[in-house]
Amino acid sequence: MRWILFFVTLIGSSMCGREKFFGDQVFRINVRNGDEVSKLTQLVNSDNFKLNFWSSPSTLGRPVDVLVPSISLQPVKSFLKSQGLEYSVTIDDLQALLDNEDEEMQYNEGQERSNNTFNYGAYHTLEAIYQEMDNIATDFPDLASRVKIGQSFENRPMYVLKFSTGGEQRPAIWLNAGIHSREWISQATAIWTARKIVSDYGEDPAVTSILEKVDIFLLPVANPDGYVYTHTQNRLWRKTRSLNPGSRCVGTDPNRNWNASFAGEGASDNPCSEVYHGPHANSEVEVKSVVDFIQKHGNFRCFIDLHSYSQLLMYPYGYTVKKAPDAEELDDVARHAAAALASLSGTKYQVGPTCTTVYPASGSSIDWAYDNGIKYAFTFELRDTGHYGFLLPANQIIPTAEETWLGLKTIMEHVRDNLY
Ligand code: BHK
Ligand code: ZN
Repeated sequence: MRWILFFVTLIGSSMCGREKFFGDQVFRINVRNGDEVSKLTQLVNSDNFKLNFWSSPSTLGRPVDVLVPSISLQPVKSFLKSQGLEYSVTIDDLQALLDNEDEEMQYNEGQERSNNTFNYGAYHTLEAIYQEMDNIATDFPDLASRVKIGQSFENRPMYVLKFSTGGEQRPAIWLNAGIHSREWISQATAIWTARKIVSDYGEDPAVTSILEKVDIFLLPVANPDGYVYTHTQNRLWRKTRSLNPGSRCVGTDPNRNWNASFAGEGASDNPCSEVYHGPHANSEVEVKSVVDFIQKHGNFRCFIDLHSYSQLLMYPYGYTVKKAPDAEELDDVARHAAAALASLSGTKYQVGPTCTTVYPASGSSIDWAYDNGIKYAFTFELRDTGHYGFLLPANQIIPTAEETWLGLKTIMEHVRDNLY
């Protein structure tokens, strides 16, 4: 059976192949000072090596992970040596990880088809996630409903699950996931969380009491076109799939496209950049759909964005080093959430404002939320710290989702008790 699957996979992928990464590696480069940041920025901006940066260089001392194509291995090593930059190899066979992930997914799809289940410990296609959202709404009609909030650039529907126990419009929490398509643990954690909410309502007093006071809106796939693209064309795609007139490069970074110091520091005006901010704020229909929904609703108090990886829990601002007026309260809530998260199996999260924890970044979702009156604005960077990076094995989905849930619940309880 496994062998048949293997050959089907081979034939399938040779017909309409996803991009291959044979011999490619991921390097972790240490950054100790501003001088080393400038040297690395040279690398980011040089087209010759065809590098794909998994994080941006910054002076905060965080190492930078970069995907190095096999043909560039020697030249990049020489460059790093000549510049005195220290590095190590974190992933020495990227394609092996991709093959393994793909094989597991296909095997699981067969299993799910034959016993008509949804395995929360596996990665899924957009179609499967949307189907499971529909199943949850059908199974719990008094608690959950699937709402279409718009369509993506390529005309895919954007669905949220609304969890509500009351008729009148209550204060609400927005849970956002998958804005960066390659961060698969984010979408997987989100759909697990949806099932957790309906399972625990009426069982876990925390969930029950949260839902007596607030509604929860969960968007598991905020960038559906990108997500499909990571399944069919390139597993490491981050941006949207909108076309950029006058450029061969596709896509905008949907976490630089919000109307919060738009086009400021930590975003690029180059459509080929991974942090391209787009032609104007809300140019991405996926971002605009969320903004319109939240503004029309008018009563959101909390916005949480799930990303990966790095194990961080951050709050505004990303666009300035200035302290947010509520920084102390947000820091306190985040610390409690990180402690709750760690209590399950010891996973350590670093807590702080985006700008001084990772790097300056303008136009982000949580800065927009915060500047528009949604005080409890947080970003989780889920597992891991770089061993697998975006290619977190599926056997870590449930452990990640379970610990993250404790963090999310801590924040949601605080929102419940502080309805300003
Ligand atoms: C988080 C919140 C606000 C602004 C930036 C970030 C860091 C995030 C990003 O947008 O660059 C890092 C990332 O995608 C990896 O998940
Ligand atoms: Zn991200």
